[in-house]
Amino acid sequence: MGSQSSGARDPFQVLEEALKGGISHFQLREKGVGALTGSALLEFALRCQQLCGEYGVPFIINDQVELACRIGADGIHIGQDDAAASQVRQRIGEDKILGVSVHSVQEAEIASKDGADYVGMGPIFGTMSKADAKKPAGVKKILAVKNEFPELPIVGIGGINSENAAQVWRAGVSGIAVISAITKAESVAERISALKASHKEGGGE
Ligand code: TZP
Ligand code: MG
Repeated sequence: MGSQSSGARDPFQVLEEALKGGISHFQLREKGVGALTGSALLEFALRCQQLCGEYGVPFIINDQVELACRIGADGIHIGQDDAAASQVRQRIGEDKILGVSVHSVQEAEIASKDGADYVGMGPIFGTMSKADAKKPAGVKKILAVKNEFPELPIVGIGGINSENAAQVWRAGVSGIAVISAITKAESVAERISALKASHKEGGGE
């Protein structure tokens, strides 16, 4: 999520509820209308990082490699329009998490060779959270990438909620990434429990 993802609700409160609820990773994704920049973004990022640290949850930054390096984030997530994954891997070193958004077997192969720890794939379902989102692709491409690179962790994203998450798990993902399912939940804790329950429903442990 970013500073705008939770609407009228305080983003730090939503983040803390999510951390308490048991999210495994947090990604700061600051984009779109009203996105913070400069020192305001730095301050926002530092507070998110501090909160994640208190709960021992890895703090990942979307796109902004320099910011991630400056504040010592645990990882960075880049898309196909950002710097090449190989360059980013070189810049951040081996110890940081590198995630890359991919939309095909070929992009997944390149990301993996370039040193990605995981690939993000989506949007699986329709989403209101990404202005330039591609057409929803379902889980077909995830199945193809999983088949080709069984060891490469895939994180599914885009319109995932507690009702449809099981089918994403069934496609073989290692994780699911959500924005609105959590930021717009009446009870963040209950929503996270439901999302976690979907893992079992989808055949997980
Ligand atoms: N990439 C593909 S869909 C998406 C991103 C960042 C947004 C996901 O948000 P939501 O609210 O979980 O659909
Ligand atoms: Mg990007």
